[in-house]
Amino acid sequence: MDTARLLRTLPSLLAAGAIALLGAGVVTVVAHAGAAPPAAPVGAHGGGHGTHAGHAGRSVTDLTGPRDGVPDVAFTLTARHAAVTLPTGATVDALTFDGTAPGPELRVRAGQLVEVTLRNLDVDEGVTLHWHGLDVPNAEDGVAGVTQDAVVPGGEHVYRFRPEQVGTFWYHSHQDSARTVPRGLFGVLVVEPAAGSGPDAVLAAHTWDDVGTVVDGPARRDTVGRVRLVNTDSVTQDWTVTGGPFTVLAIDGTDVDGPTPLRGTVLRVPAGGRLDVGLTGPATVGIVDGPAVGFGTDPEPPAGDGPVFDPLHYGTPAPPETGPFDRDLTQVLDTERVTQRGVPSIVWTINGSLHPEPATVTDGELVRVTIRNDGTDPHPMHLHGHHVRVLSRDGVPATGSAWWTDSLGVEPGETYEVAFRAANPGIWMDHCHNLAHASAGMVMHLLYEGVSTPFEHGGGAGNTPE
Ligand SMILES: [Cu+2]
Repeated sequence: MDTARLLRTLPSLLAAGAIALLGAGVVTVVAHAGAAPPAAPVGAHGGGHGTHAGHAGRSVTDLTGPRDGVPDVAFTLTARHAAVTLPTGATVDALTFDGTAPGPELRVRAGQLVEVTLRNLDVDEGVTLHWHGLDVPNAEDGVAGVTQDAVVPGGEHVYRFRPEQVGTFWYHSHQDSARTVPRGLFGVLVVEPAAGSGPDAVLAAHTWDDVGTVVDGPARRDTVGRVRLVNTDSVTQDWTVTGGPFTVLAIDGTDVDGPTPLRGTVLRVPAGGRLDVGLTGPATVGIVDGPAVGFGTDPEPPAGDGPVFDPLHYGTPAPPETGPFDRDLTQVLDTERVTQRGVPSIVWTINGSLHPEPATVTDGELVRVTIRNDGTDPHPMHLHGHHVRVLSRDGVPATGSAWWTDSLGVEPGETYEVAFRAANPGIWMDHCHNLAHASAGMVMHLLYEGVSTPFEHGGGAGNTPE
């Protein structure tokens, strides 16, 4: 563990007001408070103007979606303050897209040219749009200071992409996200098959300060085939389905092949993750100890005492990914207790560091990553721009339908092996989606050799992606 680097980084975080004392020796992360973190060697984070690691240099600004052509579907989202009345009846002072939280549900079809215009009316923190789980071209990824400047009040930014993945996704700001996403800067994105799909219901769960966890969705509905569960929080959500048997149709926007019936199973959705559930009859879908929605029946209290769903062995077995792998990467996640200037603090590290060095890959490589959690907290790891396939957990090979994920909950003590094809050039965030952890520095980048960025942390737009 590189304690020296950790301690070098910490003072500037403390100086920036990034970490505040909460209670007896427990810290929480509140903000970067406008100060730029220390310099890192890549422009993706730290105030540099990027590296040109290869001779065939490319800028993220060239890695766009289709710039020409009339969009098949166009949306405008305006970020603004608004009072939002939640399903519980409580009213919150929220940051919103178009005055609602969640923001408007965006529904598109695979292959369409999608254009989204983001405007910022009055959100002083700045705003971007990140398409969580959708592997868009790098310039459309919406990460302030990496792929664009944050959109300041009065500003505008246009995103254009042609989604090929079908499934359940969501969007959220990736500027000061630890503060602004919990306050409402998020919404659901559904990509339907080109030919359309059957009826579905979206249940997006979000925890609001002083209110608790609420589910945005229908209060009660006739039986539907597909229920899309979306975790917009920074912590795990446990869902249950009470009533008839059900199936898990998709994980993080990728269909499960040959899903088999489940009954009483707890569906554990990591922060940022999505599960599509197939109902076979009247059922209640709800959060354990939280709100529930009845489908073809009145809602019942969720049970939550069954076994936890395990995608490792679910569905029709797919041929394993055996390589050969062109590159092996390792991420050791940890919880560090440090005392700096007499202030006891907890920080969460990757390979012993806050904001560790980027991992470099070459376009086309098949990459294997070992992710080990040596710490005491779960870490929902989210690599932008790619889906990873789980190979094994704690040495036990995945034997079910290919488990593709973009939000992988790594529990304390667990080790995952995952693999992905490096086929989407750019500079991609790879971070914990517990946004407080990310804000404190649990963030690294995947850097394609030869790609640079003109954007920087801080700067005139106050770029602060975490
Ligand atoms: Cu974490």
